[in-house]
Amino acid sequence: MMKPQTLFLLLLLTALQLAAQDTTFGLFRQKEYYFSSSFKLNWYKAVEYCRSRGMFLLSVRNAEERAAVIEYLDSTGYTKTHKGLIAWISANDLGEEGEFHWASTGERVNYQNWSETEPNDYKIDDCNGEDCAILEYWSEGGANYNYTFNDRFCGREYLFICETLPA
Ligand SMILES: *[C@@H]1O[C@H](CO)[C@@H](O)[C@H](O)[C@H]1NC(C)=O
Ligand SMILES: *[C@@H]1O[C@H](CO)[C@@H](O)[C@H](O)[C@H]1NC(C)=O
Ligand SMILES: [Ca+2]
Ligand SMILES: [Ca+2]
Repeated sequence: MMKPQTLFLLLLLTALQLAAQDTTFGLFRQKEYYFSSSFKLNWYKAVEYCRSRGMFLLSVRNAEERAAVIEYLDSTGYTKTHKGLIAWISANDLGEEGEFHWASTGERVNYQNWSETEPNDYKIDDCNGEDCAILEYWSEGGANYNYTFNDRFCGREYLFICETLPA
């Protein structure tokens, strides 16, 4: 028979463990987002704009982060009034062609969620290919434009998404 004190300690430990798990989940959900639903900037200016708000241009490093940002974008109602959504995210291969990294975290893009046949580094002219990524959604696009990535010309102006990164 377990002593009441032991039982109490066990319960306390379990409660503490659950609390710790909840905190992690809460912190993740507390990641704040900002969607520039009404004005467009080129990729470089989008990076600067996010920093000026104490935020970073979006990174989408796994399925959970993808789900969280989709949930946020849904909450803005934007896709209810628009057939699609295109917004800059921080993935880019400016440093080395074909090697995509998140400008926000410096990490390599390991979570591959590209639209079909992307990234294609489409040549704008003799000097410029596509080195910056957008998140794209198209209501009639099925699985292919379902908040997937696509490289675009960094100088073009698009909407963009900023995020806070947990410390
Ligand atoms: C994008 O990620 C989601 C969730 O991880 C996955 O279901 C989907 O198949 C991925 N799409 C592409 C094009 O990689
Ligand atoms: C698009 O992604 C969402 C979220 O991952 C998923 O629930 C939905 O089934 C996907 N739609 C298509 C057409 O693949
Ligand atoms: Ca490129
Ligand atoms: Ca492309």
